[in-house]
Amino acid sequence: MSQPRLSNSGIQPAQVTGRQKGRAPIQIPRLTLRFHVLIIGRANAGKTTILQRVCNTTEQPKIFDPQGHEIKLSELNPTAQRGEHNIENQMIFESNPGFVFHDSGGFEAGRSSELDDVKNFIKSYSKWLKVGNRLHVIWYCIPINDQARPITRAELNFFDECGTGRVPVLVLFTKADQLDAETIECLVNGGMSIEEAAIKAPEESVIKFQNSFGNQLYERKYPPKGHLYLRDMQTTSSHCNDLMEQTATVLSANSLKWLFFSVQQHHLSLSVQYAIMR
Ligand SMILES: Nc1nc2c(ncn2[C@@H]2O[C@H](COP(=O)(O)OP(=O)(O)OP(=O)(O)O)[C@@H](O)[C@H]2O)c(=O)[nH]1
Ligand SMILES: [Mg+2]
Repeated sequence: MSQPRLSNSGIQPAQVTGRQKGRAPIQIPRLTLRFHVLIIGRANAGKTTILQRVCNTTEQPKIFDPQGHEIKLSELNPTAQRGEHNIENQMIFESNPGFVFHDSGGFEAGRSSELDDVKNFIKSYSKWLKVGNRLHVIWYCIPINDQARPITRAELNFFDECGTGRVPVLVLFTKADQLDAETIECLVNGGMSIEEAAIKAPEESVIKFQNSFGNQLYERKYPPKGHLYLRDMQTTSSHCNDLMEQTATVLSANSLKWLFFSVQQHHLSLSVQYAIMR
C-alpha cells in the first residue's frame, strides 16, 4: 500500500505538472492544518450528504489520488471502482479544505479483503510521526431505515475484528427520520393522539432502535467510542452540531481537539467550543 503523500506540513508535492497533457496543472489546496476523517458505510447510507453538511455545501467533493492528483470522475472507466469509494483517495470540499475525507464504502460483500483494506489503511496512517498527518477519527455510518438488515454481519465483524488503535470510532446512525411514520402508527395504536405521537416519535424511534440493535455494538471486542443519530440530513438547512460536538469529545488529546477546532469553519457554536474546552 502506498503511503499517503498529502501532509499537514504542506511539504509534500501538491502540484501536478504535465500529467494530463494539454491541461492546466491541477493543484490540491495547500494548507498547514488538515483534519483526516475516514467515513465508512453501506451504499446509500448518507455518507456524502453528511460530509456536505459538515462542510456546509451542496457541491460534490473533489477527489485526489494519494499523490495529490485530481481524479475527474467523468474520466473514470465506468467499470472501475468509483473514485470517491477508494479508501486511498482524498475527498476535499472547496468550502472547507481543512477536512480531508476518505470514503471506504461499506462492507457490502462481507469479504475479509474489504476489512483488510481498512485495517491496512489505518495502519499506514498510524506510521506518521506528526500527529497532524495521521488519521484522526472514523465515522461509521449505519442507516437505520432498513428493517431487513438493521445491522449487518459484516458491520458487526468490523467491531469484532478491527482494532483502530488511537483512532476513535464514532457510529452515526443515519436516516432516523425514516422511522417516524412507523413509530407514530405504533404510538397512535397505543392510544396516543396523532399530534402527541408526532412530537414523541423522533425520540421514541431512537430509544427503540438503540435498545433493540444499537447497544450490541458496545458488546463487541472493539466497541465504538460513541454514537449519535442523524435525521433529515438531506435538507440543506439541517445542521450537524451534534456530530461536531461528539467528534471533539472523542478525540483523545487536547492538541487534536484544537486541530479539529481550527480546521472546521462552519460550526463555531458555543457547544462545540464547550466540548473542546472540557
Ligand atoms: N430521509 C433521509 N434521506 C437522507 C438522509 N441523508 C441522506 N439521505 C438521502 O439518501 C440518499 C443517499 O445519500 P448519499 O449521501 O449519496 O449516500 P452515500 O452513502 O454517500 O451513497 P454512496 O456514495 O452511493 O454509497 C440521497 O438521496 C440523500 O438525499 C437523511 O438523514 N434522511
Ligand atoms: Mg457517496
